[in-house]
Amino acid sequence: MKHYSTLNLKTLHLKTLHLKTLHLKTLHLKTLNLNEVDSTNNYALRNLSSLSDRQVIVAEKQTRGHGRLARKWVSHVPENVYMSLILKPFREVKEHSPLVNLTQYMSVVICEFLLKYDVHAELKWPNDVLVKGAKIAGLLGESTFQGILLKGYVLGAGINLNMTPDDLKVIDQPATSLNLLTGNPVNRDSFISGLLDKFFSGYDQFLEKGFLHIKEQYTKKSTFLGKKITITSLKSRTTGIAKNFTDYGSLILAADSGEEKIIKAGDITCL
Ligand code: BT5
Repeated sequence: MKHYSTLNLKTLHLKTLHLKTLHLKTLHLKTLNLNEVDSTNNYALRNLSSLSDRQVIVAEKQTRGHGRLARKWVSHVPENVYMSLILKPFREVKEHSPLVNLTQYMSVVICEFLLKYDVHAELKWPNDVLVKGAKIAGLLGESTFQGILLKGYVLGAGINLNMTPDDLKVIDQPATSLNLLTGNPVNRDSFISGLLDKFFSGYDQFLEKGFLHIKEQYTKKSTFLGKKITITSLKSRTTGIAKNFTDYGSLILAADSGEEKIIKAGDITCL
């Protein structure tokens, strides 16, 4: 049975966008395919009310693709993944909600999916996907609330599938791309279909169990554990040995000061 056949249909092209359905192994997802957009996350946040749960926004290019803290995501090269997934799993957000770990869940899914291409990826907390120290994917989760109720969560993923070494030169940290690792061009639509299929095959269980559902795989893939690191956040900079993760996905650091610190957000540099 061919699962991805409809992805090759080019018959629905309008001037700026077309709608198509990704035929996945286990489910059907509504996808909005944009030729060019400022950012798929921005688009999703602007249109959150009219977008449905599990809808997918994919763009050929982004003019203002971004990461955390308004950092730039290089997204002018087509045939890479610039995608946002709209998720509306519940309205009420309780303490220790799995929402805060969704990007970590996706980072594990990406690592496991890359094995299909014989690529062994590792994780850099909280959710960078690296291959041999070079970044191949980044994730950005953004949510909107109506009072205390969740309006929707947007899970943005940027994954380099078909970059040239020259394309990567403009990125201010070591970066890589799947085609350069496998030696072959990568079919983006099949990649997205397979990835989302894997994502949704464990999504309900993840929502039930939260970070604990992925803690073992996440820990195995976190190659910086046991090493000396610096964590930089908006307000502070702490150095120490990366020990482990809490059951809610925070990082446990044995700080140089002798204290054990639990860090919820920040950027890691290995020393
Ligand atoms: C991230 O931020 O890694 C999250 C990136 C999310 C991008 C997706 S694309 C679809 C959706 N729409 C958006 O506008 N965003 C999401 P952060 O951890 O802050 O890392 C940003 C850093 O990654 C940059 O400062 C660069 O060092 C590096 N970088 C930028 N572009 C890259 C690329 N194409 N490949 C690898 N690294 C890149």
